[in-house]
Order: sequence, then structure tokens, then C-alpha cells
Amino acid sequence: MDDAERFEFDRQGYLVIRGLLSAEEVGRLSVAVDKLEEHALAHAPMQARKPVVWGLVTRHDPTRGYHGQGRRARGETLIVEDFWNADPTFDVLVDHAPTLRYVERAIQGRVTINNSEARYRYPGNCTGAHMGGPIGSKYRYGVNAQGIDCMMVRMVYFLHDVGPEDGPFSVVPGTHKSAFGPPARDLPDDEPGMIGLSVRSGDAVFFTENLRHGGLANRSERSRRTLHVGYGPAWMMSQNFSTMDQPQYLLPATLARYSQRQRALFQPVCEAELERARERLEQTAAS
Ligand SMILES: O=C(O)CCC(=O)C(=O)O
Repeated sequence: MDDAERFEFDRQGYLVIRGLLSAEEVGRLSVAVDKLEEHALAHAPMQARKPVVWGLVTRHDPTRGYHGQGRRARGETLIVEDFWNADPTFDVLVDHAPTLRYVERAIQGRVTINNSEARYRYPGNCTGAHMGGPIGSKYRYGVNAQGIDCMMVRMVYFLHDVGPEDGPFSVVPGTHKSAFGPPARDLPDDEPGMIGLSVRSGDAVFFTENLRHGGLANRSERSRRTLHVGYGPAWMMSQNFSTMDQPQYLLPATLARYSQRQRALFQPVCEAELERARERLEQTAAS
């Protein structure tokens, strides 16, 4: 993230990054995402887990190590979390240098990955708008003397072109700084100020979780496939639906094939870091 991008990210709460993935990366990831979808659908219902957050029951596939929810039908979404375990093709996104250059300018201190979702949004589907405005400290957007100080950011990778009719990822620009709650509507398409972001294959959207966001209706006849990876300070545990605020769910086989650098991106906080985080929170509260 250069200074011009940092200015835009601070002003708007998101960036559309053109060509973050190479054509080769898109090709390989697309094949893996398609295989994962077929596996998740063929193996549903998987072992049910108790609802961890927002009443959602996810299903766990013990051999491939992912958690899934949803189904393939008109208006529905399938979400597959912890896709790292399912296929080493996804390893390229663990320590993806072009991505980390953005993340490391938005989060202070040691960064870890806290969220992973393959999303399949079928025709007729939309993603309800959420976040924006004063949402509390967990996902807050902040700035201090060291620069931008986000609690959680996400990179959404697009594996095909997504136009206005294809269920684009959507945002209400600037709402990461709003002092008031947004005028919520049932459909993201009806929210005041909500815009869909048209992208090309290989592009990515980088945003602070504090920003009001969602996904406009998919009015096309093809499913929208994206990969979402979340990052935060090392003390933040998993932000996946199925393992919310627990350690990241990685199979031993996944950890074993990772490099030291990749493993570090999933390593929970150590005591010294926790102490520094407490100090920073106290300083923030006092200021
Ligand atoms: O891609 C979408 O439709 C919405 C995704 C979303 O809400 C998220 O990544 O937090």
C-alpha cells in the first residue's frame, strides 16, 4: 500500500486492487475452488457443530478439515471455512507478499490470519449489509501516531469478472468513520449510499471490517465465487463462524507442510505480545 492508497483507504474504508492475483494464480485457485464446492456439496450434511455464533450451524468435514454451511439453490450461499486444510493450492494465499504489503500498513504489530472463507453465491442471492458506524472495539478502525490501526481487515479475491448484475461485493464508503448507526434495510441493494464494486478476474477488494459492506443481488445466471481472507493483530482468535474466538482450526498435516513464515501467520499470541496489547488498549482508552 503506497501513500496514495493509504489516503484512499483511510478516506473510503476500502480499496479495489487491480490484478493482485496473476492469471496463473487465478487459474489454479479456480480449479481448487470448484473442486472444494463439489466436495462440500457431495458430503453434506457433514458432522453438525453446535452454533458458535449468530445461530449458524456449520458442518465439519473431518478428512479435509473444512467447515461448511449453506447449499446450492436459487438465492442461497455456500460458505466453506478453513479451506487451507482442504487443498495445498490455497497455500499461495497464506503468505502472499502483494497482499501482506497492504495488510501490514493497516494493522500494527504482529499480524495473523483469523478468517478464511470460500463463498459461492448462487443466482438470486445477496449478502445482507453489516457493520459500519460505531460497532464497538472488536472490529474498530483507528489511526494513531504510527499510522492506520485496524483491528480486522479482509482481502476478497475475485476469480472471475463480476459486473453490476453478478452479485458484486458492496460498500457504503466512509462508514468506517460514521458517528451514527446506518439506516439498515432488508436488502443491501436498498441501503442508502451502498455501491457495488465491479471487478475483473484477479482483482481484489481490501477493506476494514468496520466499513458497512455486503453483496448486492446476483441477478445473473452464474454463481459468484470468491476467496476471503481476514487478518488482525496476533491476539485476535478465529473470526470464522464455526470457530469464533477460538484458535484457528488447522490440521496437523496442513501445519506440517507450511514454512516457518506461513506457520507464524497462524500462531496465536504469546504472553509478551498480550501484555503489549493490554498496554495499548489502556493507552487508547485513556486518550
Ligand atoms: O462477498 C459478499 O457478498 C459479502 C462478503 C462479506 O460480507 C464479507 O467478506 O465480510
